[in-house]
Amino acid sequence: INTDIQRDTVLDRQKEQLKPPPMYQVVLLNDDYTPMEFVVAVLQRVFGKNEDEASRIMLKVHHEGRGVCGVYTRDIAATRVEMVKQLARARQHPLQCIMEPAP
Ligand code: NFA
Repeated sequence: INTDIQRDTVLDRQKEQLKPPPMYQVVLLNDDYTPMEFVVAVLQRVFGKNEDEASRIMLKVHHEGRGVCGVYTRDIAATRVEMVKQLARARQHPLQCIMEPAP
């Protein structure tokens, strides 16, 4: 049996797939201890930034408290957040990274 509710669900899903996915920004947070060079290296390795762009983002985080590293779909954003946290943990730096819905 094909109920009206099932039919509506299928139509809602088809409509959902026509629009772009929700996007998330990955944000780096400042702290007093993580070395600047480590942050620059993370921005290059995890987010594919060149040295100049990585330095620009690092300094923005250092001066303003936070900075956007990139905007991605949910799974890619979540994976990059975990990569940053794992690299920081491995070197025992307090560097924190979060994701939030892109405005
Ligand atoms: N504030 C840190 C320092 O002075 C550098 C830093 C930049 C840390 C960006 C975290 C993020 N060593």
